[in-house]
Amino acid sequence: MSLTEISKYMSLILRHKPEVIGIHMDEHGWVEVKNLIEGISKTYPFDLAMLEEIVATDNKQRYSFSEDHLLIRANQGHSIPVDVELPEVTPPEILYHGTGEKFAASIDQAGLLPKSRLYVHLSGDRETAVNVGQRHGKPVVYLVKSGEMHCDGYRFYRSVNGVWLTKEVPVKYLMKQEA
Ligand code: HQG
Repeated sequence: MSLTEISKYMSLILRHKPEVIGIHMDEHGWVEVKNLIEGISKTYPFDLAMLEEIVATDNKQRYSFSEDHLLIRANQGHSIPVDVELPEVTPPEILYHGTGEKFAASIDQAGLLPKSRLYVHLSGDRETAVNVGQRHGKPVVYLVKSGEMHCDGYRFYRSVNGVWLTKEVPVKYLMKQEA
């Protein structure tokens, strides 16, 4: 059993469906470490050392412990309505969003929508956007005029792992590019 596989299961629990292991998540996305370990142990051999390793080595720093290490949560990516207390920040002039070519026609009509997640995910660099886009097939990259959006009153947040988040991006702030 690889840690990556367990990490994916953790992502499902901490971002989307805590109910699969029957645990309680508070309004800030925290669950008790003890309960998470017990719940995952029913499916995979799992202990605190493995959990610590997943959190420390995760390539996108997806998870955080509370200061006392009694609680854990996902840093971003939720579909359930939790408030992970992200600071509202001024974005750079331009941010990037990578997606699949198959979604481009719909995005050109409706703008970027959060779909199943709470926010649209944006990155500060183009390369990350290309990588995210490739998850959905042939990638397309949109430049987002985030500076202009911010001037117009749209709010931006940055998760602790550096992902930029906003509720939506209307068409007029988008510029499509070949990836
Ligand atoms: C698309 C990964 C049609 C949107 C990554 C995206 C990211 C539309 C897809 C994080 C649309 C949703 C999030 C519209 C948006 N019409 N399609 N109007 N508006 N879309 O997976 O941004 O590994 O929920 O372009 O690194 O791909 O999970 O979002 O293609 O940061 O930690 O709807 O997930 O991180 O797909 O990825 P997703 P995403 P993790």
